[in-house]
Amino acid sequence: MVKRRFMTLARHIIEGEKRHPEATGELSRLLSDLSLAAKVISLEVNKAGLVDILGFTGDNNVHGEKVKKLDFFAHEILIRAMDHGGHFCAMVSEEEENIIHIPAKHKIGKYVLLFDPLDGSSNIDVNNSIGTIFSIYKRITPDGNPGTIEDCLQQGINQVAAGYIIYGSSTVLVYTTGEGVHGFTLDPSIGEFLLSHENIRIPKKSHIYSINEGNYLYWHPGVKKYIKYLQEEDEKMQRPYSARYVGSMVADIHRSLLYGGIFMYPADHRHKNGKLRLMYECNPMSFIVETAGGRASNGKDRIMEIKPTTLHERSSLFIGSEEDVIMVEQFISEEN
Ligand code: P6P
Repeated sequence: MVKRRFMTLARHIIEGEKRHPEATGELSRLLSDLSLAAKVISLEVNKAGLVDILGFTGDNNVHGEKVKKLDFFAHEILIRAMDHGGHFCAMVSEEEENIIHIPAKHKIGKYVLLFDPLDGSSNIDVNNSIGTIFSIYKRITPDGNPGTIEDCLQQGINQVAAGYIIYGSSTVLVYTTGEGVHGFTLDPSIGEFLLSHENIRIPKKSHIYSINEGNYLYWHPGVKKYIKYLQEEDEKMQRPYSARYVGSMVADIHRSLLYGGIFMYPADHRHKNGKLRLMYECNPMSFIVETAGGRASNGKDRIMEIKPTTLHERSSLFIGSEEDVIMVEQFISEEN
């Protein structure tokens, strides 16, 4: 039996940085801090279902602390884990309207972190997978000062790292720095993320589509035609496709990454600019999927080339296997 290498996340990042003499080791320390936050969130997410069973009061836990909604809990854990390592000049969270500045007592770093602390948290009560999504840029304003809106509002092509943690049957951290996409599964018995998915490549074409068909009436006519096309019979093109929709972006895209597939959340009559957030959902997931050989667009333009104007702006999203995304773009352009 081939013995799987005991490759921890920290060792994998350090070995990756060794290939870049100019690397300072900062990214490995930053991602290690992030993995610590992920372990704490994973612990809380996995016992969330027990809160009622264990009889904790609705508002106070056994330590007399106010029990917070899980997504705000994850938000606070990430800030506390990431605000003192000297890595960042600013942070942006889905849970916070404005830029989160680094406390004066801590060193100001050269990176910016944008994150969705717990995407899909409404799924926690039904034990569906949920996730944390993060996106990292190098600042563009002079070092030493607090980060600014320009540091935070960069195109996705400027990302230096991105990733997600999916809290499901196991907790898996997937990240990229642009050189391959790698997945690490948390071994709770030793509290380490161990390499489990090395150099993930997404199949060029798939037979799985993922979209909330309840929005059918509100879709662009090209999207309607594309979905009907996928449902026709054509053995050569593996049609009809299978439909899979968790309703948790991280879960639906993680499956698409591993099995192939196209995940779509189009803008429609009700979501004029789409539902998903550009800076800390669409951009990081696009960096990951493109690095794995896939494609990500808003139906017309490459997600990572969109010039952002506000921190929490939304975008239409078509992401996954390259040939499938190209095809839906063709259906949309033919109906414009
Ligand atoms: P709908 C979860 O609330 C989320 O933000 C994404 O994770 C998910 O893909 C989407 O919304 C689901 O939205 O409208 O299909 O319930």
